[in-house]
Amino acid sequence: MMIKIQNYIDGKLIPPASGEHLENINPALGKVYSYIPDSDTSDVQAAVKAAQAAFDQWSTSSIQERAAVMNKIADLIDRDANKLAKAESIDNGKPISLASKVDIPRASSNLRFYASAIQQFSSESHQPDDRYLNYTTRKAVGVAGCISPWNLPLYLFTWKIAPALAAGNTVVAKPSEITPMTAFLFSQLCIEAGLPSGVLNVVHGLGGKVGQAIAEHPDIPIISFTGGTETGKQIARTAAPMFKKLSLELGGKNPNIIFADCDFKKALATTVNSSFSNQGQICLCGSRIFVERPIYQKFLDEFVFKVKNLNVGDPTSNDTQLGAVVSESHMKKVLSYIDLAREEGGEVVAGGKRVVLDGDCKDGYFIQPTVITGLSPTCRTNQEEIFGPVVTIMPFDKEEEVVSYANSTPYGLAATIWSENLKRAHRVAELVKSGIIWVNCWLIRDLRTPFGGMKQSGVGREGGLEALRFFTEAKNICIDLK
Ligand code: TXE
Repeated sequence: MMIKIQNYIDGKLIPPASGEHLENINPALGKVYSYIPDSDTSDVQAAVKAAQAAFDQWSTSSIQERAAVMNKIADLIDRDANKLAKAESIDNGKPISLASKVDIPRASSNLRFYASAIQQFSSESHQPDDRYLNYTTRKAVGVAGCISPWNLPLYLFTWKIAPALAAGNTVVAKPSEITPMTAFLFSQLCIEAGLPSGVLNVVHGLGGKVGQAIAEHPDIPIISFTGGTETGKQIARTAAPMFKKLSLELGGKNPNIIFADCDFKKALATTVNSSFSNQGQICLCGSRIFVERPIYQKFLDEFVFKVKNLNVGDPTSNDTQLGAVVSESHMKKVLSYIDLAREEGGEVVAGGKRVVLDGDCKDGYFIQPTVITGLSPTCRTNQEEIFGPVVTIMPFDKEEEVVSYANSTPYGLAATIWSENLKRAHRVAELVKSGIIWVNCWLIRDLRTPFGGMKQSGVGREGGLEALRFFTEAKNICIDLK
């Protein structure tokens, strides 16, 4: 019996107004395994109405009340962690070990973090002299539109809705139509936790239809989006003339800079991870590796050896290190970039092909972890986001040379720098134009830190109090005390 996912509107799980559904495919099997609502503007309108009706009550509720129900939902995520991890692995193709270790625990941390952060959130008061008193209030904006992608489905879905709800907004959310399952299961947990009707509404469906309807809806004054840069442009084109508040977390083409004086063993092991974790489908992955020439050949040989031994397999098996990429069209996109790399003069020194597994996964969308050398830093393969298990690697001789390579793309999201000379690490970190930089580590995440990119990697910052300021409207009131 195929699951038919339902929308979550006004506290109820309901089918789309059209009664139409879209196929949802398990990327490891290459087969339809459930259906999602093919919602349209009428479903978005119903969701906005419910969110508006719930707004007064929710936005004037105490922060303790909001925190309590958010923590209750987090408790239920923890209770159902195994079920959610399995669902995420099936829906996205990622290894069950990754979903269990990263995706689902982070979803509950997101809710707990903002349940706590809202209780620490404060605003300012300014007194220029003993006559005038200024004070600033930061109140909920209204109905927030939250649109999330397929690479870390529940992790990024909750990363958006948690601060929105904590700040007192009500939400109309749209998860990716490619990975809708855990947002649906999350809706069930919200009902069980007693989240008041209309506070969160989840409308499933196509980006161009449902996402666009959210972006253009006149009663949604604020949009938080994570996804591709092209889609981010489309949302900005729609929402900017309506003076909507926008947070855009977009693509990346992150440099991984490895100096000869690095901790070689640690840099090598972490680089395997930062290259191929989640099949390279994390906007923070280091897809361009630059190695200082004295250790280039040694690093390349040992890196390729490790990559060739990564286990690409059935995502539901515990010893799988790389699962399936998220869809057939994404697999074709990634493979087309490997072809492009060859045309641009690159040499594929590891991987480069689709993996055809035997057994149930024979039709799944699997790609070998791929390493490409011999390309110029300015070729398309090194300029465009591939978002799959593909990295390029090249030597460099001078610090200024590698900094110019690092900064040579339209993106500026994340970067990693490996050097035991911390003066150099600080200096290079200052020069690299990325919003997030790790030195001698990768993907260490403190949720209080500002998260986001420069250039075409996005607009605004998520995380910590940045997100609470985004999801609130500041008002300054000045009183004459005499
Ligand atoms: O993202 P999309 P996709 C990059 C990565 C990937 C590319 C496209 O390079 O290959 O983006 O991925 C909704 N109005 N990243 O196609 O299309 C859509 O339904 C409003 C990096 O998945 O951007 C989904 O819910 N919404 C990124 C969400 O936008 C629209 C993570 C993301 O879909 C819309 C994922 C529209 N017109 C992909 N069109 C990161 N930074 O982590 C689509 N959507």
